[in-house]
Amino acid sequence: MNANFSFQSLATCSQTKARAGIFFTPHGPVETPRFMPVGTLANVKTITPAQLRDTGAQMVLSNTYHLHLQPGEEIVAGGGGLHKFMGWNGPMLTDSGGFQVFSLSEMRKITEEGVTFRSPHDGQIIKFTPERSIEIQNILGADVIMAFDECPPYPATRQEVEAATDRTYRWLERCINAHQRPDQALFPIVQGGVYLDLRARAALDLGKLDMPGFAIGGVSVGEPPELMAQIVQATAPLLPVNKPRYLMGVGTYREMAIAIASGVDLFDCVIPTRWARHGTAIVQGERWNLKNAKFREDFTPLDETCPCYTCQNFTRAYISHLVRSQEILAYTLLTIHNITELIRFTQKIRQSILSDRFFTDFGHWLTHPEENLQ
Ligand code: PRF
Ligand code: ZN
Repeated sequence: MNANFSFQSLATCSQTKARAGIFFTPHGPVETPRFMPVGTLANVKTITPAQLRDTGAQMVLSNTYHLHLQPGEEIVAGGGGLHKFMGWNGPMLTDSGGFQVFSLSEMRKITEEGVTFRSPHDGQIIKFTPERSIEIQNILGADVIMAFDECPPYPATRQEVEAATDRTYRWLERCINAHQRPDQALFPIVQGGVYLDLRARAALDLGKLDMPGFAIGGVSVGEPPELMAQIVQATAPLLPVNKPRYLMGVGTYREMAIAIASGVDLFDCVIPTRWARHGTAIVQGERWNLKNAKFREDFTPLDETCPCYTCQNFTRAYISHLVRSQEILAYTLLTIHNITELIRFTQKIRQSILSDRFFTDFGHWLTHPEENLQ
């Protein structure tokens, strides 16, 4: 039991496993289900914390791997910890680093002890172990910190995935022993690849531990979408019902709708922020390239139903002009809109669960995947 954190369920859907709740953290509540924007290097690229707040963002994610390399956790601590350093007083979460080492650095090597890799900045050899990851996350000071896990690639043999899943459990025990701060919630991560029995075993094993929340990792790593849906459906319902569930690295409409129907509460994804920096808007589930000629003289907002600052004040023609001119403001305006859009999607789902209309209003995302472009 950790008195600093609790999860309150407010409503459950009568036709699916969807639930609406509140996850309480030392920096405020997170209304679930909810999308969490990514702020890798202690900022959400191109926008200020005030702009971020106005998107409806509650919890924001940052990365141990990136912050350790630059500026280093001691600098963040010197600046008063992650919240104060970056000027975000709301809930924060840091990922543990292993997944980023594997996707971003060269010459990485994994052993039972941990992961060694070369710093992309200066070539220096760096070692992340479960203990080190937790130590760094304790120093950074996010509200939620993630266990150091091994995410097997896709495809991988059952043997490889089983070894990674078992190692992730052993690493979790080391993380729990290393964790020092009761004002931070440590979330274990379910691995198990596409092997549903390994997933089930991992979820049940982790669920026996009294942790303040749980994550599902190892999806969205290149497997076909149907498999991802099966994995989430086979995993999420086995995790403790009275704790928040976080699906890592997932954030398209359809994937979120399916996961919410299985009882997932939290999501993160770089798509809205990354696409914004490529001049792409997410509008009601579609992706729009603002460079397209059809927007040049279109003097309507991106989405007239959207309450965001961008849609309230600017036209498609103006944003198209900024994107074509590579003006930095283009990326700020698109980031504000895209984050607002994804958060709004999860907020609408939340409202629908509260009035038990989730299946009626969002069932089409679950049953007609071909209609969903994003
Ligand atoms: N583990 C960790 N972070 C992650 C993942 C994971 O499996 C994923 C998988 N989609 C995204 N981020 N620690
Ligand atoms: Zn908007």
